[in-house]
Amino acid sequence: MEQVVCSLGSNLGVRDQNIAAAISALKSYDIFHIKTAPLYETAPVGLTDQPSFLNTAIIFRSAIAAADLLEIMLGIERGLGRSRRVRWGPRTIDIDIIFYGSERIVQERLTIPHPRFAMRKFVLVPLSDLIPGFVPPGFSQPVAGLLQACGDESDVRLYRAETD
Ligand code: A4P
Ligand code: MG
Repeated sequence: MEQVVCSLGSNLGVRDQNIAAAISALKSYDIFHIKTAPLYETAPVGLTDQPSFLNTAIIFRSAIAAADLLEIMLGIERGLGRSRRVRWGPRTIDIDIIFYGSERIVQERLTIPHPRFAMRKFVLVPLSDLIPGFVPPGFSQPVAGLLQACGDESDVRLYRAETD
């Protein structure tokens, strides 16, 4: 079993329901001890001319291989009506795998740790709620230190403590 960490975001439709539905869909697979960070309202990063996001993070344990987890996440995204049009553009739901235990994976369809997580407050803030002391593979600082060192000044504010 590995400790898996994922980031979730939504900026289309009923954002909190999209996130709750994605987490609930994930629970039908063999994943255990799931914990969810609070929901944050976050200003869009990358493509700024789009609605603000709700973001959160989850941590769970699972024996499912990383590549299979990616397929599960993509299936859940499709089930929630996500269509891929614009890179970094609006989406009903985006689920990214941030860490898979302490593994480093570079495959055509999957890079773990997620290549941009350390540059993004919308990922680091909820991660810091769950695993502030975890030192990601390839990094020398724990998640809380990466948040302090992160130059992203975009707005991230608490939306609600519970995801459902
Ligand atoms: N992929 C590779 N590695 C991973 C991984 N670790 N986890 C591949 C998940 N997927 C991974 O993703 C494209 C492909 O990435 C997948 O098919 C998978 O094979 P996508 O979700 O279709 O594309 P995307 O999300 O538009 O692009 P990208 O580059 O993943 O964008 P990011 O970096 O996820 O950024 N601002 C705020 N405030 N909140 C947000 O949540 N999100 C984005 C998207 C931009 N700005 C945002 C937010
Ligand atoms: Mg994505």
